[in-house]
Amino acid sequence: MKAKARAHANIALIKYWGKEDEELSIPNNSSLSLTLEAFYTETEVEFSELISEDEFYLDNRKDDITLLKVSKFLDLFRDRLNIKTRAIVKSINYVPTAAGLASSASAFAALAAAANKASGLNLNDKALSTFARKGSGSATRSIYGGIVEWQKGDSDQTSYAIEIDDANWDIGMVVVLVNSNEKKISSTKAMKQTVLTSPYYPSWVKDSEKDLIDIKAAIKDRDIRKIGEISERNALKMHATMLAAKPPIMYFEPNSILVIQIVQQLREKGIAAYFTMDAGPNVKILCKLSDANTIKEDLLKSFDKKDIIVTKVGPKVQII
Ligand code: 2P0
Repeated sequence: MKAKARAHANIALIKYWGKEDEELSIPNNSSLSLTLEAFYTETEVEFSELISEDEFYLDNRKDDITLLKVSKFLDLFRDRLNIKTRAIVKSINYVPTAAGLASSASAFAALAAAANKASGLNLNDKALSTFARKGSGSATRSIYGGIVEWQKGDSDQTSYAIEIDDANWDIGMVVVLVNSNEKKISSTKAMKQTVLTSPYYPSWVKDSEKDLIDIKAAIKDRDIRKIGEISERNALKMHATMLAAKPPIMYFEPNSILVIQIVQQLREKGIAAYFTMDAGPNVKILCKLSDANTIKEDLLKSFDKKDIIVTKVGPKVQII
């Protein structure tokens, strides 16, 4: 009744932005991501007849606020097995201190895998990815390593992720930590606001489906420039829809723009470097892994060493 799992964070190259079904976390568009080796969560779940309430510890501290979400998530397993057993959940986030990248993706993927094993439900990866989805949308993709596609589907069972490439070639990311403060507005809320008020939202959905087709062709060819161009523009389109929401949502900070300018200069020098940004000011640079240290050297002129993290592609969720 006890198991521990490790799941890695992922960064979307084609973004998920907006839900078609809030309750089931079914998105309006399919998305595609790279699983990262450097950032992960380890979570242990122990079901026990000896306790009457769930308990949750994050980074060795009791966390009664997050507990509510964790309990609701464990109910998915309890309901399926028709049991009432409570659990002790201990989770450690392996992200650089105050990285501002503490990811619900790796968190819910690790929780899903540990609960799956500990409860004895033993779902396969595809079903596990539908469970993770109900914790947090992006967690759907963190069940797998390499390059992962979350196929939007149109029901609980058909909205899941699959690995489309093991990415065991020259590809990686440089993550630049611009600001480690709490998000100004959560992605869940920001998505809703965008869907409801942005006049550009329908174009976002339409365009991202086309971007997905194009990037999959570029991935087949291992064409890093094409992959980068498509993903960079897809991120900008997502942020453009947010900027047009009412009230507007803006995650850019001055140093985010500075990283973007450095990336553009690197490209002028012939290096294949492309930026992407999510619901926060940190910037992730897609590149050849073999170019990552050159890119880091350049960033060191403007940023602190501890704020620049080079990472290769990460593996699928594992029981440890
Ligand atoms: C993504 N993001 O594809 C997009 C791009 C942020 C920007 O998924 O509401 O924490 O729990 O489903 O997954 C972050 O949102 O949101 C996210 P919920 P989630 O990675």
